[in-house]
Amino acid sequence: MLNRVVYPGSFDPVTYGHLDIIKRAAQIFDEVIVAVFRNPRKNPLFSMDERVKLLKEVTKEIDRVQVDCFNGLLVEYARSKKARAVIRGLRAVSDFEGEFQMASMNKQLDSDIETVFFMTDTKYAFLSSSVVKEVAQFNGNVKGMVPDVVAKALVEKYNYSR
Ligand code: COD
Repeated sequence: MLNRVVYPGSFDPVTYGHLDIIKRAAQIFDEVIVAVFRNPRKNPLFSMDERVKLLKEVTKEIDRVQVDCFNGLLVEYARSKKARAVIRGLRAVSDFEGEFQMASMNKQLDSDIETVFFMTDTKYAFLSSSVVKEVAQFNGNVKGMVPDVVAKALVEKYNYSR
């Protein structure tokens, strides 16, 4: 059976922390679907199309990775893709509570779908899309936090020069 997994997230925008999880998952599973959630309650900096495009660009050299988007419940999306598990990343203890709640809720909604956690690489432990946006918004240097193509997109979004 094909070991297909879904790595869901907001990816607003994708960072090196996300990319590290994607690469590591692709070494273990047969197919990784990176799935961008269309959240009606959030107002993202990057549109769905922009987030998908950036993800496609930064994952184009990694075998067995696809990029997609989804609405509604994650477990329903995962089931529709015949995925066996959902991948999530864990940084600090502060991530644990939310991730535990989400994994438990998803298990309750569909007991066949497992959640698999990857510990962050320590060099990305501080990194989040929110921190990157905050730094970029005030013209800070995001090199080392996001791939160049994402840094360029942030420069264009916030209209500053670097
Ligand atoms: N190192 C390691 N992991 C990282 C790093 C890093 N530096 N940065 C982020 N990550 C991990 C996060 O911990 C997370 O696991 C994943 O990467 C994605 O992160 P984000 O911030 O881009 O995405 P989230 O956490 O906002 O995504 C939330 C979902 C969209 C997956 C969630 O809201 C969802 O599934 N929604 C669908 C509706 C649903 O089914 N709800 C019921 C379940 S509660």
